[in-house]
Amino acid sequence: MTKVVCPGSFDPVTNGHLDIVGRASRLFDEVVVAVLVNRSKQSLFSLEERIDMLRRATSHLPNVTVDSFQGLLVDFCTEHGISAIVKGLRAVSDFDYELQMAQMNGSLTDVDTVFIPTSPEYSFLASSLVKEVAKGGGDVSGLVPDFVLERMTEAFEQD
Ligand code: COD
Repeated sequence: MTKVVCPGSFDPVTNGHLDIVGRASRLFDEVVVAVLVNRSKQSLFSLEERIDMLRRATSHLPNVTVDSFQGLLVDFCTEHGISAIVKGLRAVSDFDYELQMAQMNGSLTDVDTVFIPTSPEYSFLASSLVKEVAKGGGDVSGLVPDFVLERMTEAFEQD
């Protein structure tokens, strides 16, 4: 049984994230999507909202579960019997930092990192950009699930 983790902030989940999670679910027996609890970072959605959106967006994938973690990702992996971290790679700029993190995580434990290349249609996609465009009234349908789009619209209306 190979159990892997797809970690991130997911503020909010995008179709780029979901593409990686879906492909990981076909490659590995069990996939845990783990949301980082980062109290120092201002987020649009609460941890509970981000988890709820991820659960809804992955409900059709029986081997995917959603959890959260604080502190080091490798500690979460050890506690949950996870043998690999799955990351999506968008561009060379992602690779520099991702390689550094993969090597640091590898030096701390024997947890390995597996990179999955982004699908071309999502290569420009990041939660931060989606929020910026949606806040400015731009059309981000097709880049996030429809219910995420609705929740973003509500969140910006309350802003
Ligand atoms: N296409 C493909 N993949 C994508 C796309 C896309 N369009 N968008 C995002 N992804 C993938 C990337 O792999 C990315 O890493 C992941 O989804 C999550 O993205 P975000 O933006 O939601 O989350 P980040 O980048 O803020 O998450 C960073 C982590 C939480 C993974 C990282 O900070 C971490 O592991 N923190 C825990 C503390 C720790 O252990 N630190 C030591 C590290 S060595």
